[in-house]
Parts: sequence; C-alpha cells; structure tokens
Amino acid sequence: MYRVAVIKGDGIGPEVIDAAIEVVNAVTGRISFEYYEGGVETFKRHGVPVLEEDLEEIRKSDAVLFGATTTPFDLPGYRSLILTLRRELGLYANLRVIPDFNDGREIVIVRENSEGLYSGIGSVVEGRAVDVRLITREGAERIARFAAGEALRRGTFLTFVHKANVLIGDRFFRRVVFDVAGEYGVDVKEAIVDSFTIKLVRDPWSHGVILSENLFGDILSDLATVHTSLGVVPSGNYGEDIALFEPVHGSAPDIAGRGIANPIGAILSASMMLDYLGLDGSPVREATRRYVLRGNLTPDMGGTATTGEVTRGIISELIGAIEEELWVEEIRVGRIPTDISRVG
Ligand code: 48Y
Repeated sequence: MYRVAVIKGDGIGPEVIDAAIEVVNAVTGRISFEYYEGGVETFKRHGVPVLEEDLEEIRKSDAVLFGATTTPFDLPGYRSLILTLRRELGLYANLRVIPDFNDGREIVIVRENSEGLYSGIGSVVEGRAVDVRLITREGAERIARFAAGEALRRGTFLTFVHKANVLIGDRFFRRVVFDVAGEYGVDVKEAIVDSFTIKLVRDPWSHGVILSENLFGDILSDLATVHTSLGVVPSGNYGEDIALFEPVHGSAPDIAGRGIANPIGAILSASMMLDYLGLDGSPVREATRRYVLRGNLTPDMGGTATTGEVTRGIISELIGAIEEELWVEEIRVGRIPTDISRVG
C-alpha cells in the first residue's frame, strides 16, 4: 500500500480533490489516503498554516495530494500554506503540463520552486520594502538537471526563459543551465521573458520544455492556459524524497460549493501522482481526453455539467477501457473464440 497525505484546502479544493480520489480509487486499490488540515482556519486556531505534528506525518507519506487554499493579502503573520509545504518538504521543482485534448500536444513548464522572489528573504524598514531574488548555484543546478531530465524523457529541447539582459541573477542562472544541458546532451534555446509572453500565446507548442525561475514560471504557467481552461491544468511539485500534486488553479471562492468546479486539473494531477508512485497514470489521462472530446463539460469550458457529472463521465470511460482490455486479453489467451468477438 502507498500512503498519500491529502490536504483538500478550502474554496473548491475539497470538491475537486474528492473527484480526483474517486477516479484514483477506480483504477487502483493500492493507495490509502490520510487527511490533514491546513490554511487560514488552522492558522486562526493554532497560529500556524499546518500543524508541526501533521507535517511530520506528511513527510513520511509517499506523496501528497493538495487542493487549493485562499491566501489573504493582509493577515498579519500568515504565510501561504502551499508555499509553506513547498519549503518544508523541499519541493524545488514545479512541473506544469498544459494539455491539448484534441491532438495530445502539451505545453510543458518547469518552474523553479524554492528560490527567486519566493526566497522569503526580505524586510520593510524605514519606508523601504525589499524582496530578495535569490539564485544559488545549488538551486540553479538542481532545477536545470530536473528540466534537462524532463527534456530527455520527452525527446525534446529546453527553452530557458530569463531576463539576463537586466538581472544579475539570471545571468548566473543562464550559465548554469547551459552547462548542465551540455552535460546531459540537451539542446537549449533561450528567450527573454517579456517578448516570450507573445510567443507563448501565439505559438505555445513549439518550445520543448520551458524552464524559468520562480515568479516568471508562476506567471508563464497561468498565461500558457489561455487556449484551454486554467481548470484543467495539473502540476507536480517534486523534492528529493517526496512530491506534492495539485491543480494549478486556485480556490475560486466565488464558485465554491456550487458543484460546478472543473475537476480535471485535480484528476490529471492525481494521474501524475500515479506515475510518480510507479502505478501508471496514463489510463486516467486517456479517459479524461476521451471524455473531454465528447462529454458535457463544466461552465469554464463552455458546458453545463457539474463536477460530479464530469467525474462520473471520466470514470465510465476508464471502466470502459479496462473492460475492453480484459476482453482483448480473454481473446488473446483463447478463452473467447475470435469468431464471436464483440459486434458493434
Ligand atoms: O501555485 C501557484 O501558482 C500560486 O499562484 C501560488 C504561487 O505564487 O506559487 C500562490 C499561492 C497562494 O496564494 O497561497
């Protein structure tokens, strides 16, 4: 059995995570889910976004499934739950995969997840607010290795997106990326982040694996969803010994509780989790693709379906595929003579 720690969060987080768990349970019985709380309510009660003892248990899990949480702009002393988890679990690489259900193309973004302007180093002193944009050799090297590995696995190149014409940190980062890619035998193209936004919108599918620092990666990965819906985009946050999977969308409090949240981002995140655990998430992706091509979708994708309808639709595609495979297997081993094989 695999242990998966679940933090549903708030807003639409619980709805989409329940959907993802239903789908996972339809493909495997090998995962036990353990539930933890976190976010603003936990902070109000205990003064921390997640309890230290829960964090200890979460660290011992094989993976984490996370929904979404709302982070207020002005709650004194509060630090975002997801940023806390990324830091505490050492999740330095954020892989975001934007699907195109029509022809299987994907936009792949690797976002550095631990440094840059998210370093947490900064201060407000005497009328000056400072956020330190930290780039370390260790941080740059490990994310470059992750991205180069991803490019190799996909048989493609890297596009490193930066602002090295202005920022000292990106000049440093750029040298590391070229060195590491050379070591891996991966080709690197590069682009300056401001003009790259136009390329990403006009021609999103021809950049191989896109690699960027934390804040640029945050912005680019939302932008890259303009041709689809933010609601379908999954992500994996990877560390040395654990990974956390979450839809890229936020908690969307405006539609929470109405049963119309798009569960696909969470379901595809769960499929990435299955891959990470060595359980193969591709049947979930394939069932999702088949459902999207002919099923009723949630309002963010122009449909009128509920979260539950989409989830059940994907599960019946999955079950259909499993039955078909069993049928083909029965024919293959000769238990069913081919001359009576299924009609219609
Ligand atoms: O995961 C994301 O892309 C979110 O935008 C978070 C980020 O900046 O990385 C923000 C998380 C939060 O508001 O708690």
